[in-house]
Amino acid sequence: QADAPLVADAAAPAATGQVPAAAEVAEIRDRILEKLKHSVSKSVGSATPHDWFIATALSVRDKIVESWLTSIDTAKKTGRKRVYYLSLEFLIGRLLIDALTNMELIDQTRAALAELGVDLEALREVEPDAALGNGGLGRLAACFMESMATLSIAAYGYGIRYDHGLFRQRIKDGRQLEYPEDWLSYGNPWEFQRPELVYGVGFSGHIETQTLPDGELKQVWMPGETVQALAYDTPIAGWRGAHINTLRLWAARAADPLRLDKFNSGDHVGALMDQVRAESISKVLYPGDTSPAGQELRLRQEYFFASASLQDLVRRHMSLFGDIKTLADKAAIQLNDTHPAIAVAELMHILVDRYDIPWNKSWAITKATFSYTNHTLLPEALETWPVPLMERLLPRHMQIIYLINALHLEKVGKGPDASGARLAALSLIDESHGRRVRMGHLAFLGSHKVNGVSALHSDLMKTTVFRDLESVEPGKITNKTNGITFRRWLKEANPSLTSLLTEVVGDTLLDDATILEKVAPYADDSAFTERYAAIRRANKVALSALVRDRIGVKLDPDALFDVHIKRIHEYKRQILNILETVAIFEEIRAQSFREWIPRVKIFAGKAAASYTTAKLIIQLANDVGKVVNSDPTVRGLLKVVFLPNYNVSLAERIIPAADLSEQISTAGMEASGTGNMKFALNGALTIGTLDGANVEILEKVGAPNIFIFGLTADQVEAKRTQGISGQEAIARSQRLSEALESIASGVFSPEQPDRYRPLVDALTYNDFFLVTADFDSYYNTQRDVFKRWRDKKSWWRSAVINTSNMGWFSSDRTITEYAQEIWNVPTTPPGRN
Ligand code: B1N
Repeated sequence: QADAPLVADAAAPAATGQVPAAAEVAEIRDRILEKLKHSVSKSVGSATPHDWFIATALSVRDKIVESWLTSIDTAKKTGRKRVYYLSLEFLIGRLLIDALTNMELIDQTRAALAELGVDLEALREVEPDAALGNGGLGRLAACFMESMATLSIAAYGYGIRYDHGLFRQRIKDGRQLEYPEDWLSYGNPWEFQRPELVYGVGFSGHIETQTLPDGELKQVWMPGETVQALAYDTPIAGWRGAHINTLRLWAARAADPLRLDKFNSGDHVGALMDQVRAESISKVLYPGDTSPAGQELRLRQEYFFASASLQDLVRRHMSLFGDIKTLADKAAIQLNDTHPAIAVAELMHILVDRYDIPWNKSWAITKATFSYTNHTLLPEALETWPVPLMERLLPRHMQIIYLINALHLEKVGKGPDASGARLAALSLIDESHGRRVRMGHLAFLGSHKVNGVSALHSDLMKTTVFRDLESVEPGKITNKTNGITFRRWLKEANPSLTSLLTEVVGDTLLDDATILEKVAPYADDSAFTERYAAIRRANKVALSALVRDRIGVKLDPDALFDVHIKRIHEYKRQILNILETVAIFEEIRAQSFREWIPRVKIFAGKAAASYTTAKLIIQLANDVGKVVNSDPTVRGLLKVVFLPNYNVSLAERIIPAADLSEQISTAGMEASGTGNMKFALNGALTIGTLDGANVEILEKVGAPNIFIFGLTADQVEAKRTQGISGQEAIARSQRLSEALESIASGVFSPEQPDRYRPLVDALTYNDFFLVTADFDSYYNTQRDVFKRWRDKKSWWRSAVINTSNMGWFSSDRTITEYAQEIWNVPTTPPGRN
């Protein structure tokens, strides 16, 4: 198909230019009609878009299920080692286009629906996002599930089936409002409930000491409360459908949902109390992102899903292999941050208490089975649990943790440098402000490998939070730089660009992302870059329509789309971006005669409901937009938009339309970032600090093709020791002081002039995130961006170079490294067979 038209279909969101065979289309059409009739119970005449969505989903689900059963069977027969990915978050997004793409049914299905007068793109919009995650950590788990299936690893994802995912964000008068999210209200066509799979998860109670016939003592935990975990399975199809894995999510139910005695005595509400208490465990996702959730309910969630998952995988292991002592040979359990870290104590409990395996042997099995990924070094995000809470909720686990700690400290306490301070730092118990269990330490000790998520982050782990533990077990910390699945973030989000790329590198691009390198020579081919630019423009036209629909602001698709989308957090420094926006706004007004680059600042992201400063930053972005967008002297040269309710689906629309990607966290604070990779893959140039995976993106694309600015992580550390007042930097920069002054004086909040006083005061006297220190560098680098944008040839050359060097950031590469260096399981690359 070398001479197929390329730009002609650039605006059609999902056209791949392939003409599907008529017979296959007819078969799919008939299957959809069959589902519509017998499973949805609707006629063609009365079917709503949602009915069509369900019918289409069920028809592709049938195909997936066929391969799914084969995948499960094969893994059983061959006795393969399984990988278990334990994560409190899976930020999946929509599944219809993903399932159709990976089953290679997209064009046929689009054509089949067209024959029925139904538009697949409309159905796509009907599906709610599965938003069982907050941000990067949860989305990474979703990308990893897809890549593990693509690489035919026999893997299970284990998590919680929250009734309500991440809250829906609305913006009212510029402020964030949180509304409950209700993804299951219309049913979920992708999941299978497994009523036969129910596990009891105990809480509280007491411990009895029994004496065994041989005189040994045995601890028996008698839980005071038992909650049931019900399994719901979702199939995850790998690329080309070669292998299908299971995402198993647990829902909580009371063991005894209705107390009939209470009901009959007239206490109708009290009769349901146990049920409400039990079910609250899987009711709602915690909306905190890199912030502590020090709630009893959070610990109950963590233990609930860790225990159910371990019971399930131990049952599977015993039924397949019959010997618990071979667990580590047949199971690799990855802990996605410390949220499931209690599983370390739970496995010890299972081995020692249930299987009567001696302590040392149990500990060896546990360590060989677990590995742990750290995703943040922010001190406030490191999980610790008060010992009294643990004692009350999980008395036997607390005992086990104390014993692990005693043996660990006994071992390390023998060295010559075993000072009190060192032992305090190594201990599983933090005694500095009341006794608390350090879950990071527990995960570290209970694992054979521990990894960070970018080169810089893994290095910092060794010198900061895990410095002492690393010295006890040198070499345990390794790096596994994050990645993203190209099926979703290239092919599904940007089908036109994918067609252009496969035209030059071949259609095995999604089997082996490294062949993207072959695109590099085309950076100097103007025929190619023009088509590349035309695709971007079509994506920008489409995004402009979305912006107009959602918030009523009209955008110029030829303006520079400068995009900052991610959770709102001070360390991510949205405020630095807003300050530059305000500075330019003032300059345009003062010097409107100059030749300004038309630019659109696009923001989106949610703030944790309890994070006051982050919510104020959202309001500021909205307030600035309101003033800037309606100022006549600006004449549309600058627009500022805040798109509400950022989620995976919105990211899929924004990223392919971005020219500039904002990755401007304070160096040393963003563990990796993964949005940065999605943007660069789709050809946006990055403006960023030397933080997280930005460092590796710079290495791959080369300095001329990325805009790096600001303090390095080392400089940040040095600077902070000298003090974090912003006064000096502000005094040095007239632009900065004027921008701050206009915000502080109420230019953007005339109805409440002191609204932003707290933000400005913090930057002035207490600038922990070093916004003021980096402002001039950021401002000047933005002017380099302007300069480059003027030279479109050079801009597109850099964009193509970015795309062509992103192959390494495929999550297939990341997962291959985990498989080889941590899990010790084989991988089979996808391919045409
Ligand atoms: O994990 C991502 C990284 O790319 C990001 O840089 C990192 O910030 C993110 C507590 C977290 N770290 N920690 C969290 C999420 C929820 C929660 O309750 C912490 N998220 C990250 C993937 O590696």
